[in-house]
Amino acid sequence: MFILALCRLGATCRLRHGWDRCQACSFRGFSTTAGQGQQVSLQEKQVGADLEMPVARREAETLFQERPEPGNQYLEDALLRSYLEAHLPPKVLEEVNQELEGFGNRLLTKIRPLGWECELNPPVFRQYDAWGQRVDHIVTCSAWKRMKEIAAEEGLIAEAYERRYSNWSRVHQAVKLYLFSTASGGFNCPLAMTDGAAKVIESLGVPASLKNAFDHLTSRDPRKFWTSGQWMTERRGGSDVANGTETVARKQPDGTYHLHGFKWFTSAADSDMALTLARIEDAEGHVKQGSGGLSLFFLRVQDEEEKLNGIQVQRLKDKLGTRQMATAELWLNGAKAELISAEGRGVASISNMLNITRIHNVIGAVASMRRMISLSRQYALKRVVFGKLLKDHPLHMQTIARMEVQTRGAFLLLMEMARLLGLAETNMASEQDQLLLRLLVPVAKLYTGKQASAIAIEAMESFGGQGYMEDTGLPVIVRDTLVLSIWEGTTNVLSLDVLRSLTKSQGQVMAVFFSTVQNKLELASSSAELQPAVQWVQDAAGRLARFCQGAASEGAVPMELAARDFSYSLARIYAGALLIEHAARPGSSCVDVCAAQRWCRQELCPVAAELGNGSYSAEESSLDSALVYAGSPAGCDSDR
Ligand code: UCC
Repeated sequence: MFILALCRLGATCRLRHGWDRCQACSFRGFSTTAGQGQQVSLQEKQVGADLEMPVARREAETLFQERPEPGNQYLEDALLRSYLEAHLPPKVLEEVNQELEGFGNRLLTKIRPLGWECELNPPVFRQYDAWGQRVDHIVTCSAWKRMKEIAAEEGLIAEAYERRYSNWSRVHQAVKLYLFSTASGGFNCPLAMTDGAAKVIESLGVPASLKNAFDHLTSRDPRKFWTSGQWMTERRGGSDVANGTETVARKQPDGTYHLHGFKWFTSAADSDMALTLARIEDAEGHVKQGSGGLSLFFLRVQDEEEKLNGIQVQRLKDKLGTRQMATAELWLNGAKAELISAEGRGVASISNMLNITRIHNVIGAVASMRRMISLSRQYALKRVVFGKLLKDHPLHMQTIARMEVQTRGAFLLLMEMARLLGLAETNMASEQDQLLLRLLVPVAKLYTGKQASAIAIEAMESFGGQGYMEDTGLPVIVRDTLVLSIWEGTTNVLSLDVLRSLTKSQGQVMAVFFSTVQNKLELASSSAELQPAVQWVQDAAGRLARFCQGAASEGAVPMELAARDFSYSLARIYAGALLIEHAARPGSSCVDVCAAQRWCRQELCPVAAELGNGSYSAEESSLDSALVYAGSPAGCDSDR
């Protein structure tokens, strides 16, 4: 009886005391939540009365730790605000500043509580109705539906396509998405793909047949707004799309296609439409294999009668995180679709989408780091250990400061991509800008994904055991962050994409990279305190240039082996230059200077260091396998 009572009390407390959840309770004012509160106090009284606990014991049973409560995210983000002040034209800054402050308040009071509801009410799959009819209904909660409306109202996609701030529209949109991300209850995922789909359609010149879809995707009207899926992954895997795609497209007399296949990992499966790849069958029923056999298709998920469009849902995925968002396995049994790329140009066409969703991935990564640090630094103001507040323990502050330096580098990489994308979309980008953007997207995606996982875990640890408690909300952020280095291309796949961008530009992109870094460093030429940092970046860039010259004569294998370290070097050097540029601007703070110095003190060119260690030789590569398979039957040959 006693255990049962405590269990019940514990379960209800979980609902009641979650930090984010608590905010949700106070702002939602739902009667059920109030009811739960009353139930708790009744149970507390009951347990106390039953056992006649001594006062000291009763006090120890109550929660006594103040929770961390960050305020308006925009107002509390010093780097974000200083970036906007440094870059936006004054008139744009004035408007954006006002809007973002209001958005910060809406996030705090309305949106974050809804995000928490999405976490508490994940989607449910109903395959059959009560009368045995197959319905394949993915049921989402009201908060999820509300997120969709809010996304439209706030113009989270529209902003980028209306271009009311010309080339700064993408920066504005990226900032809003960055603020929205961790409050969104996973709705940042459908938004990423929606943005990607709009980008594909726009890059096709918004053909008449897709005008309606484009208008829906970029609408600010909640009743009209659509989200899109990006169905790329099939059961053979999500990386090797060229060889893994089995879905076929059969042409119909009316010029449309029917798709047949099995999409193994479709995120935001409740979306209104999707872009997907398939192989077009010829008259004999043959298809072309490989990348050149893939074409890009547009389809609606439901028809006009809200019936699934030749689609069956097999099941929802049981994921580690992003559980607020429905990811499904889908059978396409004749789904009606429209061919929207040239035949065999599917991968090249969908890469417009991939590059946008990868930028969103960076947004998610930086947002997650920022949120964890905000919570951690707030907690340090409230938590007393060993006789003083955590903030007064230098080792604790050092730990958070290190996270802050990493987050700053990542944030500036994000803003740089958004800036370049904005230029490209308003025909203001030079050829060099475009090459740089192509390079930076995979670099930033792979690097910030890894940073975010490490920082989420480090920040969780800064709460001690409390950080490991589900009802604090911290494990949710950790779980949702861990996917960022996996979906949209893993770290290694993205490292190979970096090499692809080098090959495609015949090495030109590296010349642009080095000259851009140098230009940024020159802005700091009059700052004595930044000189050591400038020197470190210059040294690292020099070592990277020598590595590139050497690699050109080595052939493909060593370069593939070096791809990850190479990408990390690009990320660290470029972010170092951005931090220096930011610290060199008039009116910069000592914190900006310190962040630049500290970032540049790390190994900025790991690829040169590893080359020096001989890590990319054939001998080392075979030792890699020996190490991996030592003790395994597969390792016999290499063990000898
Ligand atoms: O769908 C997924 C989950 C959705 C959830 C997303 C939510 C995000 C939320 C974030 C918010 C927090 S996951 C799907 C994951 N799968 C991938 O990302 C694919 C990973 N694999 C790759 O990226 C590969 O590198 C492939 C598929 C692109 C390689 O395919 P191919 O066919 O072997 O590639 P090719 O032959 O090298 O390239 C074909 C063409 C070339 O153009 P041409 O023919 O003109 O030379 C390439 O230059 O495509 C071009 N291309 C690109 N262009 C390939 N990649 C790119 C690129 N990134 N940018 C520009």
